[in-house]
Amino acid sequence: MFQKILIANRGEIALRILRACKELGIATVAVHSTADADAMHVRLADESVCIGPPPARDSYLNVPSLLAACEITGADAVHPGYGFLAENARFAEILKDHNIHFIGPKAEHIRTMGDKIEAKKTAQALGIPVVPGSDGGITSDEEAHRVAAEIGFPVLVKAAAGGGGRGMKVALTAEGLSQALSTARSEAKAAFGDDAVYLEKYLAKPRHIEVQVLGDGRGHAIHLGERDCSLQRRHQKVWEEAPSPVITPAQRHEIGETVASAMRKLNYLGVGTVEFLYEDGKFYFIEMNTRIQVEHPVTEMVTGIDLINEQIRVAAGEPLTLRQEDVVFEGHAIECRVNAEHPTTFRPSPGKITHYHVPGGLGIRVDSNAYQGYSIPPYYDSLVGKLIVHGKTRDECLMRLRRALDEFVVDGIDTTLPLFRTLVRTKEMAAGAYDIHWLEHFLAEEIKGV
Ligand code: MV4
Repeated sequence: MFQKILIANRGEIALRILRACKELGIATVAVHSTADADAMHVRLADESVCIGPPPARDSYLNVPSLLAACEITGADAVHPGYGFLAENARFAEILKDHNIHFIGPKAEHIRTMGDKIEAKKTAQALGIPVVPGSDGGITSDEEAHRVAAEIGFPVLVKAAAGGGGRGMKVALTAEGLSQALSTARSEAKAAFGDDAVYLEKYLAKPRHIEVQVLGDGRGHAIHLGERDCSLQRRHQKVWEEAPSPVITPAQRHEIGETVASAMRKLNYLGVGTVEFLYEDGKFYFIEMNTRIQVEHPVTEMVTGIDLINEQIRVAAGEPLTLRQEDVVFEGHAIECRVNAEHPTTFRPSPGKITHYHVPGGLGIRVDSNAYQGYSIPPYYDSLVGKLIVHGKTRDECLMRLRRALDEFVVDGIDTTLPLFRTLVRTKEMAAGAYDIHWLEHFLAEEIKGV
């Protein structure tokens, strides 16, 4: 097992990783920018190293600084968390060249899944259902028209280097296809330096459902069920839940087995998330994320499995001792991402938290690095913390969530807590009847209503 882990991240995930390390008896090194000197995870870590000024490119993305911090402290492994360097295959390779373990998948798998065309080809070859579309990149206008005629309009042009919603263009009819193609290409070139694009059937009202996987890199892999992350705003997840309100146990078993079997064939190492669009009872692969995700706690709450503990142990070369039959799903969990943003305009609201009181009681979990008197710096994402609620049933979970949201106090800054207090009382959220576009429509109506 590792002796000392350097946590190459900040915020709530740095604290979450630190907690897992403590429980495993592993020493911890926090790294931080000058803006994060007062962060909770810095206080709680065994050692800390300042790695640079506030801008992420000079600190959390600064590979020479991170290597120096490993060298100074003698850390033998790095946990990248999410964002920053978590899905940077080159970083994983550089660490390996320095005899430091990267707590994440093999560089090869990070690279494959980072290219959305390669990812889709790989998924399909491994037996995962994909969205109908081009078999790889589109090389000409003529090819695009041929594929579109085959699958039918509307179609979506996506950037190979994209993901997370960046670089997509819809073509409703054949007339608009050439334009969508050239716009998508030039936007992709400008944003990612890569103009490779591919074509997919556009699904109008899907849900976003993702499957959590865990593999030991030696052919053993399991799934931990799905999360429904359909509630998004501008490609940012807002509310995530497990299980999905629209999936039956038989469907969970089938898609879970399909994904786990694919991961076994791949000798996948670590945690991963296979993202699907779900429409009319069918799953369609879109992307795979090769990192721990923000919303991992909802899976932990319904399975009782500590995903970061498992991730660290398999990264250290331990075999995965969990078998698929050990994974038992219990009850329902919902996560609300509490952001330092105005609840209707979403304007970022960094600053000092003057009063802070978190809800408690059975089935309540708050993953946050915040504390009373803490100042949210303006340089990074605006996540204040995550409220995760568990109940025996979805209805109990919703009731508990309403209660927990009413107890939660974060004063001094704007937060999205009032938005959640409204959402949890809508008939659509109560019924679980929402797709990937519902929240944006709801918010547009709210503004009209004021
Ligand atoms: C799609 C789609 C409809 N049809 N692909 C957006 C982010 C990226 N991960 C994939 N995305 C989409 N891909 C096809 N073939 C609609 C979206 C999409 C979306 C997906 C998940 C969650 C929220 C979304 C919001 C807008 C569009």
